[in-house]
Amino acid sequence: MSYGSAKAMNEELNESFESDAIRFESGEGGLPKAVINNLAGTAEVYLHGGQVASFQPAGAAPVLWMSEEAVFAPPKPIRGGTPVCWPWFGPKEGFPQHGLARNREWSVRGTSTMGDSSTKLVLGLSDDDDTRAVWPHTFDLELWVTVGAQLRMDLRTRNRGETPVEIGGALHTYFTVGAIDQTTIHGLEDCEYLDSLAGRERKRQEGPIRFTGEVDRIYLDRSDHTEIEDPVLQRRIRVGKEGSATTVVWNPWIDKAAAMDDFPNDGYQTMVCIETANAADDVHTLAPGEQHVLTQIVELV
Ligand code: TA6
Repeated sequence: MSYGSAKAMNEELNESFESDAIRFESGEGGLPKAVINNLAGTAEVYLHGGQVASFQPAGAAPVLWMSEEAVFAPPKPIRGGTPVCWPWFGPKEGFPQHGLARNREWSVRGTSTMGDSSTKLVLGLSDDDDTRAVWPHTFDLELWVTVGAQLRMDLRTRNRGETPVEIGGALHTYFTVGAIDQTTIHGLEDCEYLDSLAGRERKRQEGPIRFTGEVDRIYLDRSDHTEIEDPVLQRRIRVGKEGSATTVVWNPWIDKAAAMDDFPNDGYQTMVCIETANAADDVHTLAPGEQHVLTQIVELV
C-alpha cells in the first residue's frame, strides 16, 4: 500500500469511526491499523488479515506475542497476535494453510463504546472473485474485537450461499510468556489430543502441559477455558472460549523456529500458542443463511 493511499484511507476511516478510544493510522509496513486505547486496556488491530496484533490490560505487561521478524507485506500473514484461520484450520491439499482470511484486507464496519467502557471494533470480509477462485462459496465473515480489561474476539461466519457449507478455523493466538520451559498450561488434563507431530495420532494428556520440545497438538476439548501459568512474569492468563470443541497448543521449539523466516531463532522461548479452534472433526456445516460464532476471551486472572 503506497503512503499516499494509506494516508487517505486512514483519514477516511477516522472521519467515519474515530472516537476518544479508537483511531486509525499507518502501522508496520505502512499497513492501516486501528489503535484502541481506553482506561482498561490498549490494543492494535491490522486490517490486513483482520488481525489483532497486540493487547495490554491497563497496568499489565503485553499479553500477546509478536515476532520481531514479522513481515508486514500482504499477502503474507503477520506472525503474531491472533491470525484468523478460516474457513479451515491447518494444511489442505492444494490450498493455502489455515485458509484465506488471514492474507486478505478486511474492511471496517463499525466501532462503538460498550456499557463497561470497553471499545468494540467490527471488521468484515465477504466473498469476491478472488476468494471464490480459491474457495467457491458465498459468505460473510465478521470479527468483533472488544477491548477492555479483557480481549474478546468473536468470529462470526454467515453462509450466504444456496447450499450447505462446512466451516472450520481457529483464533490462532500467540501469547507472551517469560520462559517456555517454566510455563504450564492447565485445563487440558486427561483430555484426548491429536498429535500433529505424529500423524495426528490420538493420545491422552497426562497432567498439565509442560514444554521440553516442540508441541503441536489438537486437544479434543469441550471445556470452556484453559490457563497459562507463567511464574517468570508472575501471572496467569485465562483463555476462555465459546463455539469451539478443540484447542490447539503449539510451540515450535528450536528447529521449527529456525526454519521460519519471520520468527527469531530464540523466539520459541517466550511464546506459546493457545488456539481456540474448530479443527479436525470439530467443523460446522452451515445451511444457507445459517451462522456460526467462534469466540475467544483473554484475560489476566
Ligand atoms: O497451530 C499450529 C500450526 O498448525 C503449526 O503446525 C504451525 O504450522 C503453525 O500452525 C503456524 O502455521 P503458519 O502457517 O502460520 O506458519
